[in-house]
Amino acid sequence: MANDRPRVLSGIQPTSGSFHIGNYLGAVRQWVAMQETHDAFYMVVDLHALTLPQDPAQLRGNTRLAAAQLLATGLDPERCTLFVQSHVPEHTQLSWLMECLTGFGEASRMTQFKDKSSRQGADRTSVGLFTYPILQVADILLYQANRVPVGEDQRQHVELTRNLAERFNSRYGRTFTVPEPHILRETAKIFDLQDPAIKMSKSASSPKGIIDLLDDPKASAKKIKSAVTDTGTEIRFDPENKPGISNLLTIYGTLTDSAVADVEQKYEGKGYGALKTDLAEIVSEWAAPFRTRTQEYLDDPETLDSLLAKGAEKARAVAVETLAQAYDKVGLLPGKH
Ligand code: ATP
Ligand code: LTN
Repeated sequence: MANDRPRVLSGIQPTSGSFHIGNYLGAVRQWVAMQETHDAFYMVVDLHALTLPQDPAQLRGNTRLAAAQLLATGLDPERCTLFVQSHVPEHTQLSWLMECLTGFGEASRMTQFKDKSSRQGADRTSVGLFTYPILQVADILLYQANRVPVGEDQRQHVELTRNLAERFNSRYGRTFTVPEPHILRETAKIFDLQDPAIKMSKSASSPKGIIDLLDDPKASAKKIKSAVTDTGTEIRFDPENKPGISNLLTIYGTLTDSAVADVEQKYEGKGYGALKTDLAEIVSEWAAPFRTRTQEYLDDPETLDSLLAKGAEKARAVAVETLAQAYDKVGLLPGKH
């Protein structure tokens, strides 16, 4: 792996069995592309998953399942460093330094925290959920990442990362790379099939609103065919007035590598039904080999675990060095950290 390439880092939570198509189009698809052009670090953020209650056996299973799905989408351990966040203890160590640099008010402005905590009520909200974005800051800064490919909902967390990197650098001297978010306009936000005003989300969408990549193709086809569309019959990309159809056009265009204008043209004069039927077919064709590959990785947990162990070793080599610099800069006495 060429070291003169810019660094990229991103993470995904093992919070549900299957990735949904928003995770794939908004983020993971870019991860796969960027391993060709960047020195890439990707991780399954199991510590972040603990911010909400998790069944231990299920968390373990979902962590392997997330890694298997990442490999099945095309991540190649020869071309990128793929690992599990908790295997690299430096994440939580750097996170503490970052927490001490973050204002309480600043952390309180994070909209994802506000949404999630208001959904579950203050009594059931952990301090971990509150400090979650700061652990994410540490994830990114440990690797001196230049770019962070994520969906639109993560923009504010990358902005916080930039602010804290700059604050640390100006207070203690140049230590961290200030990262840029890498958010593709077209797929930054894939919407819920039943409510195209909200993002497709593991935690907030109803099952009918989500296309899970590991779903049975018949179930996905049914969901696509009953997606909420707009009044009228014209197939036109117009997110403001036709959010439902525009969302389907985005998914269609990205999965087939075609411009939305070409898809519009293809369906000129045809009804919504034709578009939905074809999209169901396209999703099913994409997902069939993905499901098979995911299962192959799951069927061989020793290979999967050893691959993740190697990834953690590579990641740790970088993380240890950055943490040592940061510890030194803030004035911690050298010793056995
Ligand atoms: P939750 O809804 O519980 O927050 P999630 O569905 O957003 O979960 P994450 O693991 O938090 O899933 O996200 C993984 C990546 O997928 C992130 O980069 C996130 O920005 C991206 N992503 C998630 N949902 C969408 C979406 N609907 N459209 C585009 N990108 C998305
Ligand atoms: N908060 C992100 C997951 C995440 C992440 C990261 C993304 C944790 N650490 C570092 C990019 C870089 C989410 O909920 N999707």
